[in-house]
Amino acid sequence: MTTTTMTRVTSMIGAALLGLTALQASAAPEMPPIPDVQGDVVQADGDFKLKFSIGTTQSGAQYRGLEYFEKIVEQRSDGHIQVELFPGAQLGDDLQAVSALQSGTLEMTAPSTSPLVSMFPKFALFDLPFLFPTPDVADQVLDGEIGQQMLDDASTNGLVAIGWAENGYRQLTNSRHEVTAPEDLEGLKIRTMQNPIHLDIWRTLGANPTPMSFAELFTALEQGVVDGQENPWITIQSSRFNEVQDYATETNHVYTPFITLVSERFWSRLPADYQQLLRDAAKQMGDYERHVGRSMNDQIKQDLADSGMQITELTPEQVKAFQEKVAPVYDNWRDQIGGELIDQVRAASQ
Ligand code: EAX
Repeated sequence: MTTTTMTRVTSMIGAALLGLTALQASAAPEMPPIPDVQGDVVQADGDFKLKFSIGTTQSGAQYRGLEYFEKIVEQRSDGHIQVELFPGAQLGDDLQAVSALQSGTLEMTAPSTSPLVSMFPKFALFDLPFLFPTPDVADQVLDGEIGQQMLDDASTNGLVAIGWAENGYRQLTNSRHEVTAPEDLEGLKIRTMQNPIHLDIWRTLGANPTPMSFAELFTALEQGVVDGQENPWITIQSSRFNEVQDYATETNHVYTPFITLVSERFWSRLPADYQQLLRDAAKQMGDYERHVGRSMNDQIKQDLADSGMQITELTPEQVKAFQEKVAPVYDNWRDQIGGELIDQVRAASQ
């Protein structure tokens, strides 16, 4: 080959590669880079292996947060703690993963709080509709006294709760028609998380809700067992729900945190300095993951629209119609959750 031909071939390959990169970028929005690890190496005795399982897929912000967690823990333990990541419910759905922590066959998981309300009734605070008006209020609650108290309360029954991250504000999708008002929900079969307040929300709004685990959801949507579901934009996209759902409405009806849990059996074997390292890493993971999810929402909506999904943004009046219709849910749950707790969140929102 002559030099000229070589150059031409190389530049053709270069162009092809560039084309490919552009394509990939439009299919999956770019995430903020994983930060450098801060802090010294922590000296402690022993070598440990830690399996960390989540329900969301490898292309979501949660997994990205886990990659940062892995990097912090491995670097700062100088390789004495090895972290292995399992996305996409490979080791079981959210509730199965929590049981595996309790029996000591899995070391870490980070589910949404909602499926855990039967174990930790106070988590129901996060299932109340339209309670957290902005991400800042959610941060204040999670990173303040209420959040700390909940982590302490959840550190029982074989679990140690070491931090918060977020799934985010939930949005409605369905395969039938555009939804702009509660009346549009009539007869729609909506999958909810395994949580009584979510069931109540969708019943009160006039839909036909069915609880099931997240791990079963894609297939249920694909086969038409349910018409719709609700999850944050990042989770809708990373789960490819747009492939089986043509309509999305930006309802922001519930804010869902992820709680970072460790198996107590594993925790009790760790030297105190490594326990602290895990707490620090969980905090840094949570902050970074929230940043990733929040920074991507606009881009994700655009990408979903480009992929053919109809994205409906509601006017303030339309949002109000949903809020008014769902208001009775507060009466049903206020006493069980604790009116004081609800009022504290409302006060933080002022
Ligand atoms: O933890 O079940 C759900 O819809 C949650 O958003 C999912 O489990 C992510």
